[in-house]
Amino acid sequence: MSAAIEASPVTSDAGSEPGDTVVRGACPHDCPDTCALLVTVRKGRAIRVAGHPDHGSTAGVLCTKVSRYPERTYSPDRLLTPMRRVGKKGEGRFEQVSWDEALDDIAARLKSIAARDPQRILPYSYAGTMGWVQGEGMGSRLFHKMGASLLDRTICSSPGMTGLQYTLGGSVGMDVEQFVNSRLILIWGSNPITSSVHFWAIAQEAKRRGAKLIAIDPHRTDTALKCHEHIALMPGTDAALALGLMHLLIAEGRIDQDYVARHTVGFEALAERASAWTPARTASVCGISEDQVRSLAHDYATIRPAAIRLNYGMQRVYGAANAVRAVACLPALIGAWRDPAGGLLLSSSHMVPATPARHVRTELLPGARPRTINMVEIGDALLAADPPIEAVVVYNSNPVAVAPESDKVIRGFAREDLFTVVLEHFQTDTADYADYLLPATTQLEHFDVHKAYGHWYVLANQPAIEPLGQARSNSDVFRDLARRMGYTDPLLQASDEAIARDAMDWSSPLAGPEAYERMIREGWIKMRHADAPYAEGSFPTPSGKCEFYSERLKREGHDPLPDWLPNRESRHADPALAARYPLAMISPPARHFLNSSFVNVASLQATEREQRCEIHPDDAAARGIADGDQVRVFNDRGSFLARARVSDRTRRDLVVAWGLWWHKLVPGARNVNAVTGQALTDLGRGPTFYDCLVEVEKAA
Ligand SMILES: Nc1nc2c(c(=O)[nH]1)N[C@H]1C(S)=C(S)[C@@H](COP(=O)(O)OP(=O)(O)OC[C@H]3O[C@@H](n4cnc5c(=O)[nH]c(N)nc54)[C@H](O)[C@@H]3O)O[C@H]1N2
Ligand SMILES: Nc1nc2c(c(=O)[nH]1)N[C@H]1C(S)=C(S)[C@@H](COP(=O)(O)OP(=O)(O)OC[C@H]3O[C@@H](n4cnc5c(=O)[nH]c(N)nc54)[C@H](O)[C@@H]3O)O[C@H]1N2
Ligand code: SF4
Ligand SMILES: [Mo]
Repeated sequence: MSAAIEASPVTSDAGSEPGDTVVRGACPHDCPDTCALLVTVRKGRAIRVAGHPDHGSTAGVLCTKVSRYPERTYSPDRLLTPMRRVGKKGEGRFEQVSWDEALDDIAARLKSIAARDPQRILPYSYAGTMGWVQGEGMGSRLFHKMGASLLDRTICSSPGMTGLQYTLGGSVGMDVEQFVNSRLILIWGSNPITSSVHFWAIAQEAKRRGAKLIAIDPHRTDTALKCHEHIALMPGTDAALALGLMHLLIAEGRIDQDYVARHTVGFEALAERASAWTPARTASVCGISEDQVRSLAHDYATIRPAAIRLNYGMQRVYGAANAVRAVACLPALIGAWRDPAGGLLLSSSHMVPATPARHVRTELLPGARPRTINMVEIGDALLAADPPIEAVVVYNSNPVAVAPESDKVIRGFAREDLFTVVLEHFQTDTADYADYLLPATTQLEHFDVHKAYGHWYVLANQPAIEPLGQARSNSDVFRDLARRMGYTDPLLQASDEAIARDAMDWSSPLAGPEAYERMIREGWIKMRHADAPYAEGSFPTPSGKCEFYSERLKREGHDPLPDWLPNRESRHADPALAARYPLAMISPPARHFLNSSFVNVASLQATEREQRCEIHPDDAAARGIADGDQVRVFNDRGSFLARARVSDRTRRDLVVAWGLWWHKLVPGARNVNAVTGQALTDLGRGPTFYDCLVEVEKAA
């Protein structure tokens, strides 16, 4: 924890009693909202976690999951001591060992592999916590120093980020708090009632003030139900819809000529590309009506300010980055960026002056750059990488449950010759395969600093309670491991505060004066961007303009214009496969889980009940499936069992199966990733979880 600066005291919180302390925190989870927390501590025990009432987007409210944080933290299943495997791989049988024994042995094993070929060591981590300190800070430094294989951390957002990068210049966009003044909000590839409740609260307020809300989503989600309109396109057809809208905007003279002339590149070429996308063709590819295309174009052209809340739902298919690029062209065409409440927001992570190379200290990397392993392809990598992966150190992630093509991932982790270390709160599916399982602290027990990807704040998290049992923070364990491996570089002993200070440019004018100190004292700071940052162009692209046409893409051998690329697994691209597996499956997040986190919290598990899949009544009838039947969802990669829900909220030819259960907690021991594949996206090397054809049958 930071020594010199102290968080200013919070005197009370609703529900606190005299003698309680209330501690400022930040939600660590992979969620755009990154809420400001107030943790009430009574006699050393956290009794309540609430949203900070004064924080702009949190506004005193938390989602159900994190409201249950004390239940998760004090769960009888928490890992509290280091453990060593005694059974076979995957059996999940362990004996207790001391930290000294565990870390000495891990250091010796890693050192001996590193002496032969450090690339045979692989760190595997993602966003269990998104903190600068407990996320990549010290872990990456240590693995860089070792010369371990680099991990391409692409499992979530990289295709969309890449699409934005080539179009707007980075993950930049509107201030989420401005959506309250939008008059038209397209909620595109997102179900915020599940995945971003604070944005939903803002959209609801906009609706009360008269805004029109339109959901663009293959599934009639809870969000879509509450919008004025819902466009249920087929998965992987968003670029077609965006091009169809451009076609009409251009044909009907709805373009903001002045904005386009001054702040964009390549309008003529884009117009040419869009000219092929007549309403008829658009409707046919998207599986919607021509009227829907026309009406959406009309609304987008005539209602101001018009804002698009894009999310990651559209970029888990082959044509992912192109789709995001196509949608990201729309606001510039109509000059929507002129208004603070107009434009687009996918991720705002580049609105913060982060300094990633300094944070993870790339200078520690050896002269010859180690190979890179894509985390999406961990199944193939564990089974077939050359040279083989001999050791994997997992933290902040549960790859056995979250990575695609589970059968391969499981076979990989089951290799008896693989040395596996897992830092965790719980004995997850991945933890079952560990040789050493190390107990990690939770957000209530350690210090951290967080930027967000859904708003413009940077927040501090103060530890509220002592670590439970023998739990230790990731940063602490990696510092210790560095010492035991004999590395003397001071960067590997940096304090938590030093890691956080390295993670961004705290002296940037965007952060304001005494930014770090203010953030610690007050709990958060907000980046000082103009209300409408792109009203006068100034995009962070090479040209400073919104790049419809990208010279960079052309130089790199790609299509310089956005296009619709059909799903690899679709009747367009692979009719033979579509004949055998006619149903497209998407596997979006469940409301009461966060990826595979919270799946073991009893109250949340009870709410989600069981692994479910939703199928259209016609598709169900054709297969003799009734509502409530246990069904098997399968393709050539594998299968899983789910409880069928027959409903026309799912469109024909589509199956929706919510993630992400732990394999070991469901009948058949396989979750949705049993059928998803390891193929990568057009750009950004991302996953194609929702580019997945399956068949469904009644389970025997
Ligand atoms: N409760 C909860 N919240 C979460 C998470 C969670 O697991 N649970 N996960 C967090 C994480 S890691 C992330 S990345 C974000 C994800 O945030 P979002 O990307 O907003 O995820 P969802 O809310 O599932 O919304 C995705 C929507 O996209 C739809 N969709 C699927 N395919 C397509 C398509 O091809 N086109 C279009 N237009 N729509 C499509 C799905 O039906 C779904 O409703 O949420 C975060 N928040
Ligand atoms: N089929 C399908 N698969 C998907 C998705 C999908 O939509 N469909 N979504 C994908 C997406 S968007 C994402 S982001 C990935 C998510 O994949 P992951 O980032 O692996 O997310 P989680 O499953 O939540 O696992 C995070 C783990 O980190 C642990 N953890 C949390 N905090 C700490 C800490 O401080 N220290 C340590 N050591 N551990 C900690 C938690 O206990 C948890 O087990 O899954 C992807 N997989
Ligand atoms: S998961 Fe999201 S909505 Fe829930 S508390 Fe964390 S940041 Fe807020
Ligand atoms: Mo994600």
